[in-house]
Amino acid sequence: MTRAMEQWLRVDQTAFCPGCGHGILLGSLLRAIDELGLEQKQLLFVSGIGCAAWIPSPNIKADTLHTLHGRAVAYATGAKLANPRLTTIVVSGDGDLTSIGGNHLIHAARRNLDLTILCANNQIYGMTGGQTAPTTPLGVKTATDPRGNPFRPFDLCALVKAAGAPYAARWPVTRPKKLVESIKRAIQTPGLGFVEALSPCPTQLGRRNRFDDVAALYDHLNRSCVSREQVGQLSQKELLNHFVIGEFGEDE
Ligand SMILES: Cc1ncc(C[n+]2csc(CCOP(=O)(O)OP(=O)(O)O)c2C)c(N)n1
Ligand SMILES: [Mg+2]
Repeated sequence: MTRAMEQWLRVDQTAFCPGCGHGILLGSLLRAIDELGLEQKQLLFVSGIGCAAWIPSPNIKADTLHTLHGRAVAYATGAKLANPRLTTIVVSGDGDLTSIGGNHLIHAARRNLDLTILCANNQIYGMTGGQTAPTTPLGVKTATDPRGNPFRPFDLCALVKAAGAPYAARWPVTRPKKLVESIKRAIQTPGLGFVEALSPCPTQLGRRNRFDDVAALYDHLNRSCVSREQVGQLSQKELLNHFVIGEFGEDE
């Protein structure tokens, strides 16, 4: 049987755990580049280290740079400067992009580099055993915070917008059509386009936080998402445990 997007896939196996949301982001990314009519030779995918870094590499049949932890944006900057005609897409985990790589991210936004940056945000360091990330929600249990994370997470879209990015969007992987649209818009944005995909991690986050099965974790993610129009109905405290989803464009 031929799978959709087969022509873009290099491998026929996945490195992701059962129930991981990263595969849905991979599918959405492939649909976006396919619908835009982009060709293999025009594309460069850059990733760092982590489960999310495997989304493009080795999966996507195009040039992929699998780089050092936290440095995907730095490599992408160099590649884009060397060949400005390349559509350069960074795919990075929340830990990779916003912890060790946080400075590269905000300065890419400040410089408004013509890059597309996708963050697979599973709210934890998945690959290395479930440590707290800068995106781990308040109170969520991790390997390093077994009693719950005491710190507020970054609002990544607000962060890159404040630093100067003209386009940011956030969607859960349960809204793949929205993800495809936003990835297309980010690629088409002259300057930095940022898309945050909320991606469940049953193995590291779900099992530590009493989500008995994958479906319960996905239900929880859906219930945690609020549209920008609904924000006014929530208190500041309630907002801390919710994700505001939508597009944050030039008009902000
Ligand atoms: C310099 C350096 N420090 C730490 C590590 C270990 N390390 C590899 S991936 C990773 C975190 C990955 O988390 P994230 O980016 O959120 O990706 P995920 O696995 O959750 O998709 C860490 C800490 C490393 N490889 N290199
Ligand atoms: Mg992560």
